[in-house]
Amino acid sequence: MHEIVDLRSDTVTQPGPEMRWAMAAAEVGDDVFEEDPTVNSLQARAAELLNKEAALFVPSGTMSNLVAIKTHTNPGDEILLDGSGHSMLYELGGAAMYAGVLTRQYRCVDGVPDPEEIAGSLHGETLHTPRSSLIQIENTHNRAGGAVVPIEVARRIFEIAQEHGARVHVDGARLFNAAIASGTPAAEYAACSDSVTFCLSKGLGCPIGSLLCGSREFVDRARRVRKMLGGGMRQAGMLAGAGLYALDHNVQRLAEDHANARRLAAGIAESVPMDPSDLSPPTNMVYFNTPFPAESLTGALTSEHNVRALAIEPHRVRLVTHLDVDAEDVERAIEAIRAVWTLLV
Ligand code: TLP
Repeated sequence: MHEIVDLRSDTVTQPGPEMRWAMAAAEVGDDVFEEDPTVNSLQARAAELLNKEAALFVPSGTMSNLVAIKTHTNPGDEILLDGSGHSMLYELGGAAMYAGVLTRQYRCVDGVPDPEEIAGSLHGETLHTPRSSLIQIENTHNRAGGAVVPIEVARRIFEIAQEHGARVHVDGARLFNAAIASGTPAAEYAACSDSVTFCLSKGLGCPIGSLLCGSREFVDRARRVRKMLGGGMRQAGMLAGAGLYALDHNVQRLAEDHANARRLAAGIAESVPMDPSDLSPPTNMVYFNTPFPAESLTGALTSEHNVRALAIEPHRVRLVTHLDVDAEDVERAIEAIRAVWTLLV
């Protein structure tokens, strides 16, 4: 049980004593010279896990997506992004600003893209159209409640991209949540992409960092883009040490977060009328709607109960389970939501 139950995001985890020890003990060197042995080990480990030739340690998921987009495209190209995806909504238009690309949106239903819609949207390079050089998909899908993209859909999108000479980048900030929930190994998802990024700083519980994985040639070019964006790090082995610890200890346990999210949704549904689509969270995210401003609920949860939740829209709340939320915390959050809801309705 924790004093504050912080369900705003899985980014809020604190590194525990063992992870901190791994960080303190990490051997380091200058990573811009590619001489940090711990960063090199982490990159090799990530590449091996996803069965890609190489990987690059990047400070954040946002930078990793931007590096991927800029590496795969030329200014003036078009990229296909999911209209409710993180890169579309929450990355401040970085792709337009720094990669100079035009963004075309596709729709997702419950977080799952329709490959045929994507096929119909792709442009070849003609006198009149921009070249569609990249398709990005998000797995798990944040705004769709942590939905998992089925492997058949990922495969079909990759086939379509190859037929059209386009590349596929996967924003797999929570790829291991998708793998654990679906039983599909992360490497199988990675096989349906030219590049894939996953975050250490979310469900895996690290303070910082993402890995961008792809072919050796892609990663060599991506390293230059990372440097251009100011993401070349020096003695980053202390951060990579946390990443290696997390890959050893925090992947399989994601199943506990998923079980906690299911219990949380079921408990909330006893006092809150939840949309059927919000009742069975596939991974670690629980969303529900409020008839009153969501901020009045999240404000009272914090001030009265030490339970933190995110008002993600004016009438929608998000709760995310993670390493620092245990089964007792979940029960406390359910009780707190019941108490506040009863006062507000
Ligand atoms: N998501 C954060 C917020 O920005 C919304 C969160 O709390 O969920 N891809 C996906 C799918 C993400 O959910 C996020 C972060 C990112 C990329 C960006 O990662 P960071 O925060 O490391 O830049």
